[in-house]
Amino acid sequence: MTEPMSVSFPPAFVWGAATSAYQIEGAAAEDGRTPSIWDTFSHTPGRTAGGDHGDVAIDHYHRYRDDVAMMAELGLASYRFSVSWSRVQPTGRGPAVQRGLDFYRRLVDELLSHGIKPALTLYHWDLPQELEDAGGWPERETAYRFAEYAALLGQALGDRVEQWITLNEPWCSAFLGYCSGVHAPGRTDPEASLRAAHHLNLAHGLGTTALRATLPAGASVAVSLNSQVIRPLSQDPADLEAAQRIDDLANGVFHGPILHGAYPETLIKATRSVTDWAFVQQGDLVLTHQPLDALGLNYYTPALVSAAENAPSGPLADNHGSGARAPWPGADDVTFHQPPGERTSMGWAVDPTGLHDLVMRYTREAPGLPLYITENGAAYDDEPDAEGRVHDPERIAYLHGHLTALRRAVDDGAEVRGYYLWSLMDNFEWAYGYEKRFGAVHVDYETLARTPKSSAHWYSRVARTGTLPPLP
Ligand code: PNW
Repeated sequence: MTEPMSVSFPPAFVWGAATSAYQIEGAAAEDGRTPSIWDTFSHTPGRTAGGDHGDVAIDHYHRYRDDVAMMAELGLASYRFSVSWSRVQPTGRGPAVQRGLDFYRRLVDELLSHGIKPALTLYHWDLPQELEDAGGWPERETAYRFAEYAALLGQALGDRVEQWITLNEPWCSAFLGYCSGVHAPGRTDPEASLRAAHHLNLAHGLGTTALRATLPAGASVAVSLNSQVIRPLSQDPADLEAAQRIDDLANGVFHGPILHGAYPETLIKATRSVTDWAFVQQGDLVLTHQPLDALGLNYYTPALVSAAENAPSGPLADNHGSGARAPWPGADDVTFHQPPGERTSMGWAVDPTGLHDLVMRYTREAPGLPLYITENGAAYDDEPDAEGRVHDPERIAYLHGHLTALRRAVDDGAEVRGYYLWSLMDNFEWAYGYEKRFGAVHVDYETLARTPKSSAHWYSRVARTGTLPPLP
């Protein structure tokens, strides 16, 4: 076999790392911030592992200077973070709170002074609780509130942030939040989850328009989808149909309105028992279909599905779920299977070919649109050794495999411009609390001390050279 000695990326390729506000900031009640749906959810008994919450998280709100210095030491070219909506607009409406905006201005200036490009995500799941109390994403009004919030941020930071992302993974917001209920706000209402999906699409479109009105020429507006790689268990027509149904609910429901200005007909048909889609108003699909400067793709693992009648008994996947509280409205008769092979500590199968396939799919879906991998990474149970060093060879192997697959997609004609490792540091992993460690940098949850793992040192060489060092 001819294995290439080294894998190199184009010189302009952007190497970054990503985080999100609720997962790292802490300072939950400081400087005027009010609860988001994740504050409420994580303080509700039984919702998160160990009752963990983000009150302090990893205290990034107070340690951002040191964190940025660490990014600079690692040689990162870009940092993707998100803004806590309720820090900036505590009620989800009205004028911005200056102290809230100031934090992000200080963070951005710190990044810029180290030559690190900020990539700002407006919404990474932390809806102001007041907006949820008014109905949340199933209410159309929430989309208009998001557009107003987007404009406030654009006015405040448009002079210094070039890369904007409207929503992170609207699939999680809609279907984990309102259908399976494993994410905030924890509702289990399939009809509401489809309304939520539509209003997230509308929020993206209205937000993009509002943002553009405030941004100077040259700014880039994108959305990050956790576009899922859905594989049928067999070529049996029933399994292919099951895979199509899940693909529509995972991908088409967002990229349809956003990239093509239409919901897939197969989606409308397959969800007829759940909704008549009457909440899609005349003109909405023009509003959702705004020109984009780039598309963000988040990838972790593929899904393997079959028709229920074709499901042999065997281990089922637990990440995407099957059964009564599955996050798939109208697809109760689809079964999810554990893909073969190695798994991370999330139980997610390690499959770099999925990243290649995903990037090629969106190269066909949106020809010419620049693509960024806005998240990719893995959780492992990393602990420091006696000398305080953290060795995570599994994570290095995961990154090496996925970056090799990504390079192959570039060879195959994909316009991939950058890659953001999830995550820079260990952090609050939503319903899993602090149990799952996705960081390239270890965080000691007693002292909050940061220690770059061996993967951080490895990735630092990638970021500095644009070439993958051999596996250790
Ligand atoms: C993403 N799923 O979450 C998020 O964008 C991050 O905030 C998160 O920490 C990271 O991936 C790791 O989980 C996901 O069930 C959560 O398919 C769940 C799913 C996918 C992505």
